[in-house]
Amino acid sequence: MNEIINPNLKNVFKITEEHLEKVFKKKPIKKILFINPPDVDESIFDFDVAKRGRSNNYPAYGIGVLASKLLDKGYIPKICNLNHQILKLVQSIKKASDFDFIESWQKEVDQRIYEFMPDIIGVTCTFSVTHPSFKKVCDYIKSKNPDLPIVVGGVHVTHDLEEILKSVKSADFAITNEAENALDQFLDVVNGKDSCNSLSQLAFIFKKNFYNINNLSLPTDAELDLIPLYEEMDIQSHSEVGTIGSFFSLIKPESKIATIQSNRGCRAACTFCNVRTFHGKGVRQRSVDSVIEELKMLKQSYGIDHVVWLDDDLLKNERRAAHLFNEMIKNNLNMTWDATNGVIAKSLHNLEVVDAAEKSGCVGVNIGIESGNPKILRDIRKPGTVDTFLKAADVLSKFPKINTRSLLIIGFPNETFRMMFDTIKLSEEMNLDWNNISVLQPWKNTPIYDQMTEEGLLGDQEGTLKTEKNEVSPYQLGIYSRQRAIEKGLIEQSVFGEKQGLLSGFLNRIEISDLDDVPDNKFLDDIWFYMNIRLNFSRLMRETRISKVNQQFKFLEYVSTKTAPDNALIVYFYGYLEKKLHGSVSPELKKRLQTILISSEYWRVRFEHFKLNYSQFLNEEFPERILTGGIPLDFRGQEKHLFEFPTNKIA
Ligand code: B12
Ligand code: SF4
Repeated sequence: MNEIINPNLKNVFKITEEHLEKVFKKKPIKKILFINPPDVDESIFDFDVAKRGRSNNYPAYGIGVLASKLLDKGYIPKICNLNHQILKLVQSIKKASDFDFIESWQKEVDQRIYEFMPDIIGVTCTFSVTHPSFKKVCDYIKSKNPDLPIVVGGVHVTHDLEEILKSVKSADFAITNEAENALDQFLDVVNGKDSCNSLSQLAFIFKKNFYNINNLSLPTDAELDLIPLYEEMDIQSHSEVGTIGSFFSLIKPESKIATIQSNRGCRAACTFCNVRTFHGKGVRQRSVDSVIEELKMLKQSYGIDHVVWLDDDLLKNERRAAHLFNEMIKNNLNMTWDATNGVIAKSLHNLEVVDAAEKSGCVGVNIGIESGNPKILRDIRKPGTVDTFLKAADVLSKFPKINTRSLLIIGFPNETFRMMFDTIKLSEEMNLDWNNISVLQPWKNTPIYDQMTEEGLLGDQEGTLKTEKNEVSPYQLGIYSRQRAIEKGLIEQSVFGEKQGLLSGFLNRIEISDLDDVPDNKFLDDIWFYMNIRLNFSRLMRETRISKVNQQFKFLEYVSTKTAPDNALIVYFYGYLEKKLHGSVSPELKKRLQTILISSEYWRVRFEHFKLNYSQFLNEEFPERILTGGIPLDFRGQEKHLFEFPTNKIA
């Protein structure tokens, strides 16, 4: 394959012209239909989760702004969000057996094309996990409409460009990165208003060769002052049929939720993250006035009560952030908001910013921490140190109305047990309200992916971690979580309960010398489980601040009904908080836990290991602390030596 990266080569433009002519046949473009495929395909889609309203349903913001830009330029854009349409449809259907996932989205596509008769289709793909669904949508459209040109774009497309164009043959062109300018230029060229040398960010396959005009034409600060084409987005009904953001349990259940973006890019360049490679260096900012105008529109025209920021670095410019939040207060928007995507800890040291955030309606922030080990933090180029994180936690502890959560990752290259214990230690010292722990997922076009490829740390299947037996672990699928997949026997990743299993011996068998070993990747899911129970559930037993107990209760209430009603740990601890706050555990919950434990060996093994007892639960008795191997899970503040060297003292 040739990769032509010099856009000044005459040859590329000649070939581009030839390909344009072949695809568009000189037909002018006026009407463009943007399509957002379902987040996942039929093999992963879970009807019951969708029915409970717990599938992610983010508005298609990226194609929303592209549509807005094209409307300004005189085109007629329309948006078809298949993920949203599927979730809406599920609400009107009683049971999974009455629902045909594939037929549903195909019908929607057919109808939209039939009614609108577009001149071109633009399909977006944000996540690599969406690839199979994205490919099916593109291929289906082409099979039914062979003469309809398809252009694709989005984060996933940008990061695996050549492979995607090779595998999704129905895509005629790809436009990479942020496409406000590049798509506009492309359509101008197709319509004969401009010549090929004005093109940027364009790739395609022609006669089996890959061509990539890869000069960037990213929108400037001023060009970001664009409000998505909301009238095409059915924005008011997204949160009625799905979930947006992580803090939904803390706002009124009937609240209407939307998303909004004020910045593009991030000051940092963490090695596992796609943001720097996608947005380029630094952060570009919309004007505060334009953001406020959008918020007012969301409130006044669509009744939105809560927004989730899409920014990767919301607080980059602290003065601007404080100004933005103060403007929200001044304009009396009466909205709440959260930063699900995570903010950079250092900016939380600024009391003025956090104070304005809380007063302007902030109910929750995630903080990107990833690790508590200084070497790992340096290796992954995280913008923060253990001290920065501790200070941020200290500031946030003065604002208890804000629910605070960390984002942690385990399984970095060469990360030892001891390094993971550093993460446990830091989290326990920070004492945030919850810790979202993930197993590392190496994404293409990130420095960590290249490093791990070089070091032979990846499995055979795309983007997976290698294990002793070369088994592979599939992508993490957000709400369709790994734990759930393991529990349901869909992936055999966990070794919990095996004789040599890690958790069954986590505290008893690991010698000090082992602490400097790098665990085999097959243990990561069990370490994840251990950390989750230790850092989140066990911690609930120490929480004494009533406002925080209330937040946790609402969170577990939501999770135990919507997200994971069949997760025994969540049901158990929801019962624990129910007893603590309301004096008793509801009979329905007791029944539910019993049913789960009878039917699931996965949960029985774990309950036994952590000495969580169903008969005691029935009698509404709870231990003071969770034990493992006879040792309290949490040594915080008392037995630091045990905490740091868990096995030394235990034999
Ligand atoms: C908000 C967000 C989410 C939301 C959902 C967003 C959604 N469904 O739209 C939530 C929180 C649910 C989420 C979840 C996940 N996310 Co996320 N998320 C983001 C985030 C922060 C912003 C995306 C966004 O809305 N941007 C704003 C709009 C304006 O930009 P845009 O959509 O990219 O659109 C522009 C261009 O892409 C292009 N474009 C877009 N569409 C099209 C179409 C055409 C035809 C053309 C020409 C151009 C074009 O033009 C647009 C305008 O400039 C990105 C980071 C980032 N900066 O991209 C990560 C990101 C996309 N997420 C990422 C990941 C890894 C995940 C998870 C897998 C995490 C996990 N372990 O669970 C899950 C997967 C969810 C799932 N499907 O199961 C990675 C993706 C890596 C990858 N290769 O897949 C990113 C890049 C972050 C990172 N750390 O690297 N995420
Ligand atoms: S701070 Fe967050 S968004 Fe920025 S590079 Fe690191 S992980 Fe990505």
